[in-house]
Amino acid sequence: MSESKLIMVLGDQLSLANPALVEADPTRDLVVLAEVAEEAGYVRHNRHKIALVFAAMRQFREQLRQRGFEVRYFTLGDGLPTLEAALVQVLEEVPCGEVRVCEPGEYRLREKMRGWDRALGVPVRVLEDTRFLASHADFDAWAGGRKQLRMEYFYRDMRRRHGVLLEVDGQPAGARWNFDQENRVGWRGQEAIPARRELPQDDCTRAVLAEVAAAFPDNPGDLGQFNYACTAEEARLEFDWFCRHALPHFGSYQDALVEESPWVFHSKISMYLNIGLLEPLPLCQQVEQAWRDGDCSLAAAEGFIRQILGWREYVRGIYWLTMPEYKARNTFAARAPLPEFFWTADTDLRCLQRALRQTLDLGYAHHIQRLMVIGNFALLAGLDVQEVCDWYLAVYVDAFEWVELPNTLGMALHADNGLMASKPYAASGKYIQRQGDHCKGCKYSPAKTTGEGACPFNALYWRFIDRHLDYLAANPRMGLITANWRKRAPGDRRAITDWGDRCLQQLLASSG
Ligand code: FAD
Ligand code: DLZ
Repeated sequence: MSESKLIMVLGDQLSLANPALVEADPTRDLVVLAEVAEEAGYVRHNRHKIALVFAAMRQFREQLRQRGFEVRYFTLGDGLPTLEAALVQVLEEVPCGEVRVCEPGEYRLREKMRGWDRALGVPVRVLEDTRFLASHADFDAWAGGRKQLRMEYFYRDMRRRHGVLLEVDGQPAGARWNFDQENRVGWRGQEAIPARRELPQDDCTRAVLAEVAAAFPDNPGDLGQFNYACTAEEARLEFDWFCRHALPHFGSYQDALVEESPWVFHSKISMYLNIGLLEPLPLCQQVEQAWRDGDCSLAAAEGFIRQILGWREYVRGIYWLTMPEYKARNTFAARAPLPEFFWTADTDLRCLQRALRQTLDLGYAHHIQRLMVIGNFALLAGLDVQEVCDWYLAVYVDAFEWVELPNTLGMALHADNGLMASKPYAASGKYIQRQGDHCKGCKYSPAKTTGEGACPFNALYWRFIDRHLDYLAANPRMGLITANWRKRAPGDRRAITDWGDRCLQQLLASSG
């Protein structure tokens, strides 16, 4: 008879499809899950994230026990510093011939695992995470030899490979791969936004919420508003709700900025996908079926599927292809310290205040808030890349470095010299006004660039163009803008950039 194995399941691997569990034998192998100080504290995680991860870990423990597994579970109160310490403790009690674990989603932990063999005195097998649709080899093969790694071409390959939204002849449904043009409607209150479900809280969730509130008094997150699903079953119900009530409008309002709702028509499922409660392909298939059944437009279905089959898999590929060097990139040498208002939401720019407030309170902001409001501000203000990335890793309930870093460093800050995005996502206040209704309630006007009451995003935008003019002028997609800026009278340019400097000083000082 072969020796028993010790299987470690991390807090973001809570799925029976976890490769370390797939081949496990409940009659022989032992599973360990551990809430530990290091994982809970390597950034100032939003309390929603810690609570979700712990509650889902405890629910998963029960699921494993029902399947006949013996599970050793450590709570944070047991006082273990690291995952390694948890393994050491279990191995002292129960000798096992091998430790098995699915590879982690963060380079930091992957590096630590390299030392586990020696530290534990047993072989440690780190298995590839099969819960993604593109393996490391798939992505490397796609990326190999390409000059540019554009998401769009990766996405088309993924559609073909997984048979999603295709006609019988292999052509894209609706004769187009991408309906992005239809996904950009600005918000003017056109539709009623459905209220989200109130999720049930059982004893397990209530206990975790109390423990997290006590153990992390200084972390962001209003736990009184905790409303995340902690089991796979509940997460699936959340997704069904999305398909019925929000998907039909998801496509049109994907880029909308909306005062009345943090969620708008977004799916609110990234946190479940990222910790293993949902799996990507069935979601894409369910959405495709909704379109085929006539329950949503092709633009809505394609817009959603592109995010999961395209962006999500693509950013993960970029992360593992480029780490650890990627994390040190800083194209614009951006080094201004992160303003305090990132932790308090105390700013009078309405769009920024709304996005930061819900981020801190709920651990959630939708893509355009992350990219075009908060990220855009960080880019234009030249905030330190590493500090901004650490902030994003801390504040969102769905934040794990494999997905957070490329989105922040690459997409939002363009600090990877355009590896991911063909131009910086820099925008003035006029973009924010076009996409939503925040400006109505703001003391600043997007119609003005300088002078009292001018929207700071305007002058900051031109200040950014001016500071990086040569770099940006070399980008064909920025040519028109940089040429127009160059044509303006030097005095005008100076007045705008000076106003931008002044706005920035005031914004940074007012938050100190
Ligand atoms: P929806 O808008 O409903 O989209 C559906 C799903 O598509 C999401 O649940 C998500 O799984 C996937 N998706 C959409 N866009 C992306 C993307 N750019 N990259 C990867 N997956 C995507 N997403 C995270 O999961 N974790 C992060 O830490 C994270 N950090 C981000 C930081 C920045 C600066 C930016 C611009 C984006 C970030 N994103 C991150 C991507 C995206 O904003 C979130 O996935 C999305 O807002 C989650 O909300 P939702 O589930 O309602 O998404
Ligand atoms: C995010 C998180 C937190 C807050 N706590 C734990 C924990 O105590 N134990 C654990 O196994 N995992 C936790 N996680 C998830 C890990 O941080 C995640 O597995 C790594 O960051 C790799 O993605």
